[in-house]
Amino acid sequence: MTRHAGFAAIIGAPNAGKSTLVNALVGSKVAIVSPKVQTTRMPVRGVAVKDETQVVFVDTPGIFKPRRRLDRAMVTSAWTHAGDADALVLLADAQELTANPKGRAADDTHAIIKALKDDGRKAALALNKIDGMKRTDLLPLVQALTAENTFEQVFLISALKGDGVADLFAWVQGKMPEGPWLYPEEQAADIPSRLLAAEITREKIYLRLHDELPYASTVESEKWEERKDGSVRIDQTIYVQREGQKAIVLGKGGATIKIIGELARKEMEEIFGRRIHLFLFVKVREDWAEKKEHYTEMGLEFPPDE
Ligand SMILES: Nc1nc2c(ncn2[C@@H]2O[C@H](COP(=O)(O)OP(=O)(O)OP(=O)(O)O)[C@@H](O)[C@H]2O)c(=O)[nH]1
Ligand SMILES: [Mg+2]
Repeated sequence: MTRHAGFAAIIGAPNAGKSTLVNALVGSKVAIVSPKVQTTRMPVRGVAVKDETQVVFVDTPGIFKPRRRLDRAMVTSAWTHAGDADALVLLADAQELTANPKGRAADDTHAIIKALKDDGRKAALALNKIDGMKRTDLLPLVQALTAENTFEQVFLISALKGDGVADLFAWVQGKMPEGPWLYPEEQAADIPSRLLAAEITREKIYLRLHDELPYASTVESEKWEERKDGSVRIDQTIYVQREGQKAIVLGKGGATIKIIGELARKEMEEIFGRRIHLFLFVKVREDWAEKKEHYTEMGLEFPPDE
């Protein structure tokens, strides 16, 4: 049988469940997830194979009205990946859009639909988080979002529980062009281990810390040292923007960073399948979000001053 392979980009407003969906489609954790908006900062590729088709799913940062430089880079990168994809899926949070039809997520979602329409870009719409929702609440939403005729198909899914995910996969699979596979047979993710390790720690920061702190912080893996016994020593620095934020990340007597470190280490051990010795440091680097190197590392373009 002839082989097919290509890219499928998942786009949507922040917090729609894009990373959760990519993990579900790929069948392993390649992208970090949190209840907070703007968790994903860079595109992450996860690979799935069905029959003779290889699909490279691209998890993208949420699309919203950007303000900071990092926001602008994130949104640009999401649109770039949408443009390059063989299949495009717009994911929307059905719970949020039903509860707040005039809220921020609804605004962002409508703006994305308008941009797709202006571009004449065909896509599938996937309404996510239908778990716990009534069908009667979903219908008006489907009608409101499909009135513009932008979508080839509409899927009702729960990325978390798995409902509808196989149908969506089948649609994406059908869009993949004929050609050789893009990644080796067993590869599930295309993200360097050091970067994934940094992302895992960042996820724990998003889960444990609140207000502006997650947005003011970034994580870098400074050292990755293989040990003779098969374990790895990883040294990471959490950069924050102000002295006061450093104290919050550390917590009383170092309690907060200890919890973040334990959660991150456990997950790294699971994902990398080996023992990890994780050392976390916190430093103030006021302008990390203004430094070009930082963007390059994450695979983002450095946007010019506004
Ligand atoms: N109930 C429910 N929650 C979901 C579902 N999918 C995702 N979530 C939750 O929604 C939140 C956001 O999920 P993410 O996957 O991080 O969303 P995202 O679109 O990648 O968010 P950004 O990267 O910030 O743009 C998390 O708390 C998820 O657990 C779903 O199908 N049902
Ligand atoms: Mg995400």
